[in-house]
Amino acid sequence: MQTLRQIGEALQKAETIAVLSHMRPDGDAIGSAVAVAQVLGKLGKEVTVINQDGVPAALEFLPGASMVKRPIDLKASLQVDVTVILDTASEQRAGDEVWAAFAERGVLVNIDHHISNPAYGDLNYIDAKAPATGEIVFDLIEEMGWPLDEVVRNNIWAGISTDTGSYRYPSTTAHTFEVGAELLQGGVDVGAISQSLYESYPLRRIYVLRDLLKELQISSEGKVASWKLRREVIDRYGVQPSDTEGLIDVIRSVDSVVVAVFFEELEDGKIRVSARSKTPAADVGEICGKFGGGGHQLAAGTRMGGPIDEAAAKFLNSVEQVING
Ligand SMILES: [Mn+2]
Repeated sequence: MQTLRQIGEALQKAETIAVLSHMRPDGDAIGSAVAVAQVLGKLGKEVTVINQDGVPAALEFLPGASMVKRPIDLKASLQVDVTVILDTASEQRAGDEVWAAFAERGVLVNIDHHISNPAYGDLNYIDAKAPATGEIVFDLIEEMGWPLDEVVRNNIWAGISTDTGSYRYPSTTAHTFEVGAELLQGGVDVGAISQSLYESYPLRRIYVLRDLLKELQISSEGKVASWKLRREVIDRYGVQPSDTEGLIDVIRSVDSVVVAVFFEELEDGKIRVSARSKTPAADVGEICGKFGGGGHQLAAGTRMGGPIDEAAAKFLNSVEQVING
């Protein structure tokens, strides 16, 4: 593992840099990638930002979001001195199409806060205590004395805000608030950005929620709550991946619930599983690990084979063993 200064110096030495983050990007994946790309651009580097799925519609409002390209948007294979990968627990999570876009990826710099990250980079900075990769990016910029302009500030704010549930999750530290305070002093408009992040959903999200509520399943005396998003519902409303972001909080926020699980039938028949826990004693990162996934103790995910009812039964069985064991 390297220090932030060593990471910063490696970036400073490079002339051409690619910036990556994980598939199905959330606010932290896009925010930290755009922030890093922006600051490196200001330092005179030639920067390319790629994400397999591009920017979700819900995050297009972020300044600088248009920098993010999908692999199919590239005119030529990428050949760079350094590739920075952010918020991505495993190399595969960047997506095959992203890796196929490279002729030469140079030195791989891995910056992340997922505890399951095996430090797969040539240079690594993994801080599992940081609530968001955006917070690490802030520390890196401050350590190096790099410019913190409006684009950088807003994107780091978006990353921290989304990964901490607006500074509510237990991963939030005093330092997270210090970073937030510095971003505000620099001029982040909290009201506007929060409205764009949390109060600008398409109507179909509420239609999906209506169908999900009919699928609600409660077990272990109310400690486990789950629901299933079926293909039929996705097709009926033209659901986009980002539409369902955060819907799991509806069941997670029930007083008796310890573990909440969201099952979604993907186009290829695989089942996407998102799990949330309220206590490290029910470590959903470990449960997802058993099914080939991973993440944090309190927030994790995996993909399973279908059909959805079978996958859900298997996964919930594992959850209930932990809850009742
Ligand atoms: Mn993150």
